[in-house]
Amino acid sequence: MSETATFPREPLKLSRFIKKHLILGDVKIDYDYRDIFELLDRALVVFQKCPALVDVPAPINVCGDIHGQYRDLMWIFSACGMPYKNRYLFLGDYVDRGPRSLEVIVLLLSLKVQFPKSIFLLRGNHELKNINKVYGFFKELQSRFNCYLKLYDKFNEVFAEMPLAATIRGKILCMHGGLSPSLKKLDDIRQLKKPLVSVKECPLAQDLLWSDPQPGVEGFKPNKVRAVSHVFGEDAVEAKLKQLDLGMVIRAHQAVEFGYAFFAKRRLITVFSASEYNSDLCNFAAVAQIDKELQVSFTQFKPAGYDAHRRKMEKLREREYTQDNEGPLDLLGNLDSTQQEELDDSSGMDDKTQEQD
Ligand SMILES: [Mn+2]
Repeated sequence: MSETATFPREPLKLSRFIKKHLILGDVKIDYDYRDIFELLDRALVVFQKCPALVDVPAPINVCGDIHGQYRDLMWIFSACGMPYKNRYLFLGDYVDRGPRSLEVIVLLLSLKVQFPKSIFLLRGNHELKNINKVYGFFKELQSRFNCYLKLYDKFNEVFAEMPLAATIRGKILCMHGGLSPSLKKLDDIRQLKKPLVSVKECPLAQDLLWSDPQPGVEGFKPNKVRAVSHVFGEDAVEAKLKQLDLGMVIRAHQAVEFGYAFFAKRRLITVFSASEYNSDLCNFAAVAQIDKELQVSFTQFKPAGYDAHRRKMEKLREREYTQDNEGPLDLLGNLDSTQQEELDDSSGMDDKTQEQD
């Protein structure tokens, strides 16, 4: 706690502040609360000037959820290039769940203020006040500052001004959650009014932050898992891309085993950048790299314990399978209908290879 420091003090030197983060790496930083307030004031001004839909250039690195996993943010910069030399688009969910939401969001906002034309930050569903009150960020602020209530309000004031979607060179649409039946033209996003404190009254903004692709679904259906927004099928991706004259969608919001996953014949990509976020998957982190021709490649981070975890899970499943099939297994003959369903369920992006977030 440093609230007792005396006035006057030097204004925040952002370049030095950023350098300190990048040099120290994955460690907890002892912040002066006044530096954070000053940073938030400056970030607010930057985001107030951004429309709800931003157009970004290529090449660019696209990152999914970070969720307070500061070590993953540090890995991203060392693997994909330092943020003062390379362009980055982050798809939201900076805070909550992980141990260091504060370092993650402070560094990213500092980078946005210092390099507004090469660092782009979209809003995720955890940059909503009612969510980050409950899933970790509020508690982290409470444990680190006496003035946590004011800081929490100020952070959320900044979040309410963040853009909700981006187009890369007008061709690849990026957002945190996914598509929306309310999205008929890109101007629908551009015309969304900020600040947007809550998305309850705004179906398009709600879907951009919350929706999910789902195999087997036709069009858009209510999202029962999240009890908010929609799920959408491959046909919806095809139809929306055609309607909006776009080539591809990149979104985040779901932990996938290898850090990225394809949907709708590779017209939609999920990218997730918090490794080992889901303990059942021991998932990789990934970053999507878009080159100047808009070709996509991926850099992945494999958790150290992944192979051991995988073997353990295979053994567990084998035991479970044997227990469930005590009778002699008819290997030549045909799986009964339940077994067939189980096999069908395990293909593609299903519940076993992703975690709702
Ligand atoms: Mn999310």
